[in-house]
Amino acid sequence: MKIKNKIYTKNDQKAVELSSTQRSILKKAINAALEFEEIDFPCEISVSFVDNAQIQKLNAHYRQKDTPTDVLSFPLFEDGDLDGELAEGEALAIGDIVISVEKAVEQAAEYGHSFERELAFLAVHSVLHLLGYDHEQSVDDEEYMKESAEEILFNIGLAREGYLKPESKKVEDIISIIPTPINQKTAFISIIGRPNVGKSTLMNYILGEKVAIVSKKPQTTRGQIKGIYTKDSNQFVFLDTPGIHKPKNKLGEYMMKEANESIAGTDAVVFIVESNETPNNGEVDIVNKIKASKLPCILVINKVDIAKKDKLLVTMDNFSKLCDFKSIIPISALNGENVDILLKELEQFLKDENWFFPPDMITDQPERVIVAEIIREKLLRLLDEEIPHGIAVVIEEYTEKKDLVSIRAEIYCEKEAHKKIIIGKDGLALKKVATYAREDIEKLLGKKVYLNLWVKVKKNWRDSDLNLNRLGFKEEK
Ligand SMILES: Nc1nc2c(ncn2[C@@H]2O[C@H](COP(=O)(O)OP(=O)(O)OP(=O)(O)O)[C@@H](O)[C@H]2O)c(=O)[nH]1
Ligand SMILES: [Mg+2]
Repeated sequence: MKIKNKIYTKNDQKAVELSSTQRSILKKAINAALEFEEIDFPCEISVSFVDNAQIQKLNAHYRQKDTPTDVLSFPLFEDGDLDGELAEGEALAIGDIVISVEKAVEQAAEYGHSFERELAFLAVHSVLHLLGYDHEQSVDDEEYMKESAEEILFNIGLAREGYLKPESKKVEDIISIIPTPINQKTAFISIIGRPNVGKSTLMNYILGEKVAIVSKKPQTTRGQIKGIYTKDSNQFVFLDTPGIHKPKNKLGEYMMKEANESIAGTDAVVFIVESNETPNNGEVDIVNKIKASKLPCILVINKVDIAKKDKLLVTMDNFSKLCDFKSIIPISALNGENVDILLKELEQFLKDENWFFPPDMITDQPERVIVAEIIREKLLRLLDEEIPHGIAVVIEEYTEKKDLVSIRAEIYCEKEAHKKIIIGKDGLALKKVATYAREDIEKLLGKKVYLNLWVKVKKNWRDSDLNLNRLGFKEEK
């Protein structure tokens, strides 16, 4: 039977924000150390997180050393002679641990390993102290503590080489766990361009996750989607926007409002075009908007994987005459060519400002919105030209159980004839949409999904304010 230790954590510092995952890794390390030492009764340990100044004071007081140390252990038993009568369900308090999180960040950087490995190492090291080992008193103990710590960390998937053992790759372990650095920098970047140039593809590539749906059909993206990319001390907040076009209905007007508003309030613009040689009217309009905003702009020429080189050069030349772009970068959002160069260029727009989002967050979109979008993506991909623009997907029911999410979505279209096509002969077309959508949704949620799709007709919903509102195209307050 597994022994249930009681581990209490207390945060007394503000230098570094600790996530719940980091705390749970620390607990896992403590449990693993006790198990490694074959302690066969429940133990109670309290852990306090402090900063360098606090640990320096403690160090001066208890050890007469006036320096900030990484960790201090306060054993309750001498030489690890753990003793005490335990009643059923009780745990034996074996001591307290104090960790300077600030120091842990510094040491992780110094040793070139992850912060959570450092945190786990300090926890293991101090548990061994509580159990009576002392590296300052004996060389044997020093050797033993070093080797045991390495083995214990390996057992919980935090070995020095490689990040996780495959068998311990649980979701909670693999989310990116970065300590919040002290000098945070932030930039808001809007991605704009005509429909279908690859704005969403670029944002997804940077994030390494699909947060915005992509299709061959123009006007795929309908509202602003934030994609958050955090690396080291930098956080970029990208705003993917609907492709700029002349609106033909109220939905189109809403989309253009979303696109135009995204420019305001950002620090820089990434303007995406394809290599068409001469800028068309739509693109000239966009350039004028950018100029009016007075924001710095990088011109990105996308889809170089399928562009002819001479065409590319002429396009660069023609566009550079329109506006004083900060730089012009040919890329392929599909295969990632030159995206690293673009990211490097964007660093010039970072400001010394605290992050707006936690480092492991990649989009502001709620899960159920992404789910609705995935369904719409499958419809866009599987249907003929005419119907997709008149489609909206609304999640009517979303019930989460332990291993299963049950979802009922309604698909709105504008004509009875469209409804027939969406459902298909014997319901086959809709079944296909449901199958493909379910696969993606299961990947996203990491759970089994029960997906139930219904098709309804709402005539001209794209031109009705009321319907637009009901279908989720609301103005943000
Ligand atoms: N060959 C190639 N295709 C690309 C590239 N980037 C995007 N595409 C394709 O272009 C199409 C449109 O991509 P999206 O990312 O949906 O374009 P968008 O600009 O977001 O479009 P809207 O949301 O409609 O404004 C898709 O079929 C993509 O696969 C690229 O670098 N190379
Ligand atoms: Mg898009």
